[in-house]
Amino acid sequence: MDKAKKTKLNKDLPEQNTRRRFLGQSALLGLAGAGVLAGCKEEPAVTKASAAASATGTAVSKAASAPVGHEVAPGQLDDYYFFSSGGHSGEARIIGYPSGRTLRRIPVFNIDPMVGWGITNESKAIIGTNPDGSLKYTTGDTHHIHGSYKDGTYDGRWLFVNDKLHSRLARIRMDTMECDKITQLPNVMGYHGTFPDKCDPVDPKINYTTRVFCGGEFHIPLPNDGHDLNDPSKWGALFTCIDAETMEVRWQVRIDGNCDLVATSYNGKYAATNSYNTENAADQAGMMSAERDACIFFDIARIEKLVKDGKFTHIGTSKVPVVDGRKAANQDPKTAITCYVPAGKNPHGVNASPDGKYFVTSDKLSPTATVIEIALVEKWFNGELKTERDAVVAQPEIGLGPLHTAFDGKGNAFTTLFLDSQIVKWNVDKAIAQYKGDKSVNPVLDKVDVHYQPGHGFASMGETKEADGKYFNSGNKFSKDRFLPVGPLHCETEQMIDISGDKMRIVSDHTAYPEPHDAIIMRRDIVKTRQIYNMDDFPNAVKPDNAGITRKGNKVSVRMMSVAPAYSIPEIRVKKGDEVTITLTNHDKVEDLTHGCGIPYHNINFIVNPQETKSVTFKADKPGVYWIYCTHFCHALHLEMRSRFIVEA
Ligand code: K7E
Ligand code: CUA
Ligand code: CA
Repeated sequence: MDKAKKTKLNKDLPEQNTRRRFLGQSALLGLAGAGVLAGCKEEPAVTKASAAASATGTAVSKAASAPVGHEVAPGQLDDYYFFSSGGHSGEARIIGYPSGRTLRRIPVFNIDPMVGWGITNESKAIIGTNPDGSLKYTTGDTHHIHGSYKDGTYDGRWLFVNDKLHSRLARIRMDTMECDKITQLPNVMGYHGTFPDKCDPVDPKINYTTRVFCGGEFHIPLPNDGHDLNDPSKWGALFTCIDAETMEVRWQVRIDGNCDLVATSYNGKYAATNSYNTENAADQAGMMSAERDACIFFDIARIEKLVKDGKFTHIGTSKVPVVDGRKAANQDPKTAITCYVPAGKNPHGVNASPDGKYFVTSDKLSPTATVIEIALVEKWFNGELKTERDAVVAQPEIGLGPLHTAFDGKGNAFTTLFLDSQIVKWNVDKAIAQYKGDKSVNPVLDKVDVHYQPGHGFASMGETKEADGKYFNSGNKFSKDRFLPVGPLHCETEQMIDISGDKMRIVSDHTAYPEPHDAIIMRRDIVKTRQIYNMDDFPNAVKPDNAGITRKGNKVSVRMMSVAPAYSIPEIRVKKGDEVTITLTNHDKVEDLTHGCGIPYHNINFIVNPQETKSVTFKADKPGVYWIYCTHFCHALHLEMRSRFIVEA
C-alpha cells in the first residue's frame, strides 16, 4: 500500500490507539480488502481475489458470489456451526462458519419477545419462578458452551451453557436448538467453567456424556446465610457434578482455593479445574501473592465411591452430597479424590489436547503455559509419583497474558495472549523436549497479531478427537477501529484464522454483539435438527375436540389453534379481572410456517412453530377491545390474521 493511501486511511479512521502504530501491515490489509478505500459499504471482503476485484472496478457482488478462499457464496451453506456463548446478554448464539453469518440466537437466561422466552408458561417453568409465578431471574451471564460427546467427539444431542451470574447450568437440545432445562447449583457463587464428561470413569461402554462438571469461582460462606461474613478464611468453593440426563445435581466437592475453567479427560477418569486463588484471598493483591497456583484434578470414580458409601455431608438446606476435596483430607494419594498440580501464576484456562494425553493451563500472570500429562496424574493417584509437580511435563514461554489454548490435532497448540494481542502457535512435543533440557528446540512456531486482546480462542472440532486443524477463532475483547463506530459501545471482533498451513493467516473479521466468551466450532454433519415439531410432545396441545373457551370462576381458558392465515377463535370475550390462559397450537405442517401471537397492552408476545404448542397466562384488567395479531410473517393475509380480545367492564 502506498504512503498517501495509508495516511488518508488513518485520517479517516476513528481515533487511533497507540498500539495501532505497532500493527502495520496486517491491520491495514484487512481494511484495504474491505473496500474502505473505494468508499464502498460492502461487508469486508477478505481474500486477495476480492480485494483485487474491487480495485479493478469489478462489481463486488459478482466477485463475492464466486466461492473463493474462505467466503461462502450466496446460497451456499457453511461447513461448520459455531455455537457461541453470549456473555451478559444471557443468551447463546448460532453462527455459520466460516462465513460468520448469524443464524440464530437462543434465549436461555434472558427474555426474548420474539420466541416468547420468559413470557410463555412453558419457558417460565424452565427458567424458574417465584411462588407468585413471576420469574426468579431475568438476567444471566453465559461464558462456556459445550456439546455432549460420544466416542470422543460431538454427538449433536445437547449443548450445555453456564450462567456465571446466578450459578445455573442450562441444557439446549440440539434438535430444536431450544433450552429445555435449567439447574441452579446450590451453595455456589460465580459458577464459571463447564465441561461435559466424555466417558464413564468405570464403565467404558458408557462412552458418551452422562455428567457435566461445573467450577465455582468465588468463595463464600457455606452456607451463605449471613454467618462468617467477616472471616474469609472460613469461606469455600465447590466443584459440582450434574447429571446430563436428569439435570439434577449429583454431588459436590469442597476444595481449597477456587475453581475456574474445567476440562475433562477422554477416558472419563478425570476432570480438572484451574485454580488462580490458591491463596484463598479475599482481595486482588492476595490472589496474586503466590508465585504458583494450581490445576486441581478430580478422580471421578473415587468421588462417586465416597458418595455411594455415605461419606459426605450436606451444606445448609441443600440435599446434595458434598465430599471433602481439601488437601488436609487428601494426604494419601492412594485414597485422594483431588490432586493439586502446581501451575503458573493465576492460570486462566485449562484445555485437554485431542490426543487425550495432556491438559494445558494458560498461566495468565506468567508468560507460560503449563503442560500436565494425564498418565502422570494417574500415577500420582496410584501413589507412584513423588510429587504433584512431577506431572508437569512442560512449561514453555509463549508470551504475555496467556488465557486459553486450542489444538489443531497435529500436535500444535494455539494460545490467546491477552496482553500481547497475539495468538501464539507452539508445538507440544517440542515444549516437552525443551523442558527435559534440550536447549536447541524452540516450541514457539508462529505468532500473529489480532485486533485486539483476545480472550477465548478455539479451533474447529478442536475439543474433540476429530480436531481438524482448519480454523482457529480469536474472540477479541476490543474491536476499536476494525468496524464502523456505532457509538461509545463497540462490537467485539471474532477473528477467523486459517491454521491449516505452517503460518497462521487471519482471513476475516466477524462482528459480535458483546460479549461472547467461549464457543465451539462443530462440523455441520453432526447437527441434525427437526423440520417441524411433533404435536404429541406437548401434553397441552389444542386439537379440534378440546378447543374453545371455558370458564372456572374468574379463570378463563382459551384453547386456540392456528392455521395460516387465521386463528381458530375470531372473538374472545372475558370480564375485567379475569385470569386468562391462552393456549395456542399451530396446526400448520409446512416447514418454517410460524405464527406469532401479540396482545397489545398486555405484555404478551410469542411464536408457535409448526405443530408446536405454547401457553400464556395473564390478567385482563383493562376493559376494551384488543386485537390479538400474528407477529410473525406467515402468509399474504398475515396482517389480517387477527382475533378480537374483548374485555368487558
Ligand atoms: Cu476466559 Cu469466562 Cu472462559 Cu471470558 S472466560 S474470555
Ligand atoms: Cu400468522 Cu403471520
Ligand atoms: Ca494466585
